[in-house]
Amino acid sequence: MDATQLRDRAREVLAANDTGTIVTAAPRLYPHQWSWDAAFVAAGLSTVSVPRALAELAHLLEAQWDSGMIPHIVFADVEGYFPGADRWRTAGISPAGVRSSGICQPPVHATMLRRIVERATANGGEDARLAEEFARHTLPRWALWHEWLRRARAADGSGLVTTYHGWESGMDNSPRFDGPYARVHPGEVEPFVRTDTRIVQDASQRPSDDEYARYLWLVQQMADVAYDDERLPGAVDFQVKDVFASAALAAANEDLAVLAERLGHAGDPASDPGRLRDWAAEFREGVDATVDPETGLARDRDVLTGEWIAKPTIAGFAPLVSSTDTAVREAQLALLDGPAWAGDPRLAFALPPSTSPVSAEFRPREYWRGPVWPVMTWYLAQSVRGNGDEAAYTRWREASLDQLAEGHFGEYYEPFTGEPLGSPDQSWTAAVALEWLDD
Ligand code: 2M8
Repeated sequence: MDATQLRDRAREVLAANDTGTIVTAAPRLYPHQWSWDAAFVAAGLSTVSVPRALAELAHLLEAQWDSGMIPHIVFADVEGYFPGADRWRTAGISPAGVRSSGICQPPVHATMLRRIVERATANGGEDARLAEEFARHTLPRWALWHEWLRRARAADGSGLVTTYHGWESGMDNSPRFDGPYARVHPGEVEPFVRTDTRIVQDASQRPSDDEYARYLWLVQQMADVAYDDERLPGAVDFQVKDVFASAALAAANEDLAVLAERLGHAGDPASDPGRLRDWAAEFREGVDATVDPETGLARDRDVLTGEWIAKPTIAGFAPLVSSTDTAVREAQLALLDGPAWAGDPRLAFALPPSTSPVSAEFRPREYWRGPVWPVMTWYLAQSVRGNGDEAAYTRWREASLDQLAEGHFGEYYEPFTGEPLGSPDQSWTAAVALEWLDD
């Protein structure tokens, strides 16, 4: 497909996945709204319609819990995804009339909102008015979300967010979590039937049943304490300081501060730019402090054992999202473009795979254990560009558009062959194609 065809197809995909209320994360595999998908989808939608993009974020915010937590799934009124709303037991905790999961995902929302506002401001007229008004009005809600992450997940002052489930990282079965999951020994898990492997019929592209038993065990443990932030540390067998989510939070605090400064924060102390910048610094420093001097990669930490997790995954490049340390950033960019990552000569496209292709953990077809995720390429690229690294952005843009030209908008791609895997017509893949093309 050429650029015009690709843009048209991406728009069609988002329109087809639009239920009128949400753009589902994918047509069959994920028929609900996912938190970080919604943020990326909103960015892509804003190239087509700013009001529609804002509506996507507004719908997600309606599901925000009183605590400030934004749930990782907001369920639509359809069946066809497991675990569905009932399994989470969040009725009475999530807002009235909302069915949601009980965990969160990386906080990329304020970063995407800033993008949307800047695009709308450049458009001028009604787009500018609507986006600025929406951002001004919702600033306290995004600030509350960030405040909750800091209070409920990072009160130890480490500048690192604790996750209680691999699903909270968004990189569900990444090798990052092999150690922590190996220490999760499921007790009696309520019986379950998976739906994902009916839709993605090649089971090797999805997590295994053993992994799912662990995933559901953790959901059970959290539901048993009603997702009470105070009780989770004593109740859950998986507790990992997530370096990538922490970097996303650092960047998002900075972006929210910029919005608050530009739009005014109407005396709301929660969205005071100085306070948001302090939080940005706290998480930025937290992430920088995890960089392994041996490998140059940032590391997660297993809270329950106190051990660093030094796996060669894309999350190791978290400082590209958050760091202001030029030496760290330059070293990471060189590493990412080098032979252990995007510079591996066997790759179909010179793009970063989710796990280093020269590592023992690498599996080229298996979900977050090897494939290239276009949404990650774009998120990293817009981060490095924001810090002035235009050359890397341009390289990845060209390679990513070449990868996407096959036209299926795969959820992820086999790094050596370029075969689209997982769900076709994945919304965030179509969204980032629109972002690249809008450039
Ligand atoms: C994948 O995760 C869900 C669980 O949240 C699943 O596998 O069922 C991940 O890729 C996650 O990052 C993404 O947000 C979600 C929807 O696209 O799918």
